[in-house]
Amino acid sequence: MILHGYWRSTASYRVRIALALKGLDCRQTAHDLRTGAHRAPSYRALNPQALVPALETPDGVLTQSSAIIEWLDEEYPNPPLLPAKTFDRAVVRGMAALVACDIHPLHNLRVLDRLRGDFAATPDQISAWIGHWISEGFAALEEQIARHGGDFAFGDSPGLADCFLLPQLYAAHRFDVDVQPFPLIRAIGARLSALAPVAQAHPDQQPDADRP
Ligand SMILES: N[C@@H](CCC(=O)N[C@@H](CS)C(=O)NCC(=O)O)C(=O)O
Repeated sequence: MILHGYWRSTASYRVRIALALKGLDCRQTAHDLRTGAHRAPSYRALNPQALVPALETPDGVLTQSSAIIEWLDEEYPNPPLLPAKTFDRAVVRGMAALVACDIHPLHNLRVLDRLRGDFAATPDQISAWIGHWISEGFAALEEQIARHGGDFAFGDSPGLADCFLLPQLYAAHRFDVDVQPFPLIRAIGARLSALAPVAQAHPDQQPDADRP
């Protein structure tokens, strides 16, 4: 398998965490979003959306981190990333979608580029925009964790929702969003980061990461 990603891409980071939790090795190919490498025809041939990640599997190319992670979970069921009961699975998918559909797309590179380019948004306005959507989403996620979480986002084992939580927390730090109001998210982030394989999935540990 080959994971096409970028060190700071949170959607790629989600897949790296899922691979890490399952103990799976995967080759990685980096596409530098800052230079627009992901819009090259050669990458569009893999992913017509020109977004990372994409996963080359023995059966073909998969796109969209949620679909990739669910495929990994079905193909490599141990340890499972989703709980056994159908209701619980839907709760977990809802927590993941909260991040993947209702937080991350609002501060994705191409959205911020449009805000800057078409609407002349200033750096302060961009920061306020990002902070608004992450804080609003995290307030809801914090409540969901209070209802359903334990040591991790759902129950006491790391799973699908955690694959989305940790990268979004990384983005919050990267964009200087105040995460003090979200103690459960912070505690789970710390617990996940303490797992050695998950630590290896961190953006700074990737071969294409900027070196100081
Ligand atoms: N919903 C997609 C989102 C993918 C996505 O937006 N990836 C970002 C990096 S985190 C990207 O490729 N951005 C490039 C751009 O905005 O031009 C997924 O979950 O895979």
